[in-house]
Amino acid sequence: MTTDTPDPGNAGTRTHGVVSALLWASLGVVSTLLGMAAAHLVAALLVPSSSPVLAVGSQVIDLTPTPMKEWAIRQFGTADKLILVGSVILVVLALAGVAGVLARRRLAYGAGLLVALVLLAAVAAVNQGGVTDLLPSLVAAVVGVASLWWLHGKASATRAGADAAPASSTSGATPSRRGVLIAAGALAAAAAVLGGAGRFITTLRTGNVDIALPAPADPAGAFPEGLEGKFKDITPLRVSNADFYRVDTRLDTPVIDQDTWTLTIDGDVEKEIELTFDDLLAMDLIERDITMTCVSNSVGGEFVGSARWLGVRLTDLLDMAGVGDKADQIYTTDFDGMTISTPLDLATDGRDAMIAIGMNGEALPRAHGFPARMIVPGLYGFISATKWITRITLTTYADKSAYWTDRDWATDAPIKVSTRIDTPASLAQLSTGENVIGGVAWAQQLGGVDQVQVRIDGGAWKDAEMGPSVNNDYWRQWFYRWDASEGQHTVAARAISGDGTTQTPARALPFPEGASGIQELRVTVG
Ligand SMILES: Nc1nc2c(c(=O)[nH]1)N[C@H]1C(S)=C(S)[C@@H](COP(=O)(O)O)O[C@H]1N2
Ligand SMILES: [Mo]
Repeated sequence: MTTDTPDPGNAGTRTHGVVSALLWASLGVVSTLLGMAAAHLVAALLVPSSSPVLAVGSQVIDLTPTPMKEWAIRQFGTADKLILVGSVILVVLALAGVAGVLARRRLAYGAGLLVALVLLAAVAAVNQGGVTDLLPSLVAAVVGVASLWWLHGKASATRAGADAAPASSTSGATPSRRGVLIAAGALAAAAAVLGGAGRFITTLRTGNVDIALPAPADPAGAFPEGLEGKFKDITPLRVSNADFYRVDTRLDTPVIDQDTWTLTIDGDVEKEIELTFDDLLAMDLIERDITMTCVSNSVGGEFVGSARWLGVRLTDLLDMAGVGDKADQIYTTDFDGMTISTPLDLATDGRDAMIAIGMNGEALPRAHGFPARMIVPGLYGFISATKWITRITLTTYADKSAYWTDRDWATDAPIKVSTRIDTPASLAQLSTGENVIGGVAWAQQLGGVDQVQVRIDGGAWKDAEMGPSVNNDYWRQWFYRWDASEGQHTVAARAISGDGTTQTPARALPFPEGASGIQELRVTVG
């Protein structure tokens, strides 16, 4: 039994207390929502990543230990970022509720908590970007506190009215409480409108850039017809830009102006050079069909894709600058300071490494690195595929370490031979008789995929039928006609590369140099 409650026996008063605490909490939440929405809109117009929620989210990504990040990617796949942003918003709104309840005591307490929250976001924004990224946080603070002040005024008037009235007539305060709710509702609606506008503007700004790309001096040649026409569940031989997997540390899609963008080559070079986008367009371009793979892809996972890339041969650029004799690392930096390291010897061993400006006949989509990115066949993306690249520094591993190196990932990580079963799906319900098992397999820089084999119920490995071979850096589709009998079955697949490497059954998690093992799934027939 509490003794400090003025009227402990009166359940009605207690309920009333809870209701009004909830009401006050909602005032904090609404004020915060409006502040966040206004800030999001301002950020959308300036620098999208400076939106307070995204800035805090990015800071969380940077600070999260690698094992936890890997766990999140394994659990949530491509939804990991949505879940991160959702969690940040939930935590913020919970604290906003507390701020609302505090404001009931004294406006300054609630406002103080809101300002503290915004300060965190401001620190994250400056840390992630720069001082110029402070503006959205400032807007969030002003709008959030002003809203809380306004709602506080209305609600306090209600409370004063209720307190003045005799206890029996609390219902008499309802009309003005409704007034508070209407005010809060209006602010919530305003938040939805501002947030929606921010979203709309972001969508407009992050749309693809329509640039006429020059014809390649060294074209990729004819592209064969894939198996997807025959078996619709097998991944298309070429993945469209819209369907291509996306993996990076960002929560926004960078908006970079190709007219002011430059690419600098410096470090251990004879002469430092700086190129514009037009300079790249004027150079000899190569066009290549290349399969990209993410080191975080688990066996059978979705972080792998194949496209036709257009770009300047990396060695052409390095030759312009003249690489010195000390460098062993290509240390690339994106527009925002993110760094990726690539072994110099591998990138310059004759493979088709390039600074790409085109993907599947269009300029790079903004999500995939516009205006330019690196592509190196045979190396996982995290040590080769720098998007939004602005600097190529020739240096040594002893002198400089990149983002993932600092997080204990391998620095030398060739892509492992692997295959993915696209169909049937895991736990699928199939009919007896012929079922097509099919998928894609890759063995970049290992002679391409020679053969895929399928194993049913742990029996003997049987050769699948192979789709067309595009080149050794490109994946290959395959299918196997299976005469399925009633019951539970397991289906497994493995790839064998052109140089004779058989996909290993030894299981490894993605960290620190890529997953391995055999994908095996369970299906029910009948
Ligand atoms: N600037 C930048 N480039 C980046 C990354 C990043 O986080 N930032 N992620 C890398 C990783 S891990 C991969 S697998 C590829 C993915 O490229 P995609 O999103 O175009 O598929 O981009 C690479 N390039
Ligand atoms: Mo990756």
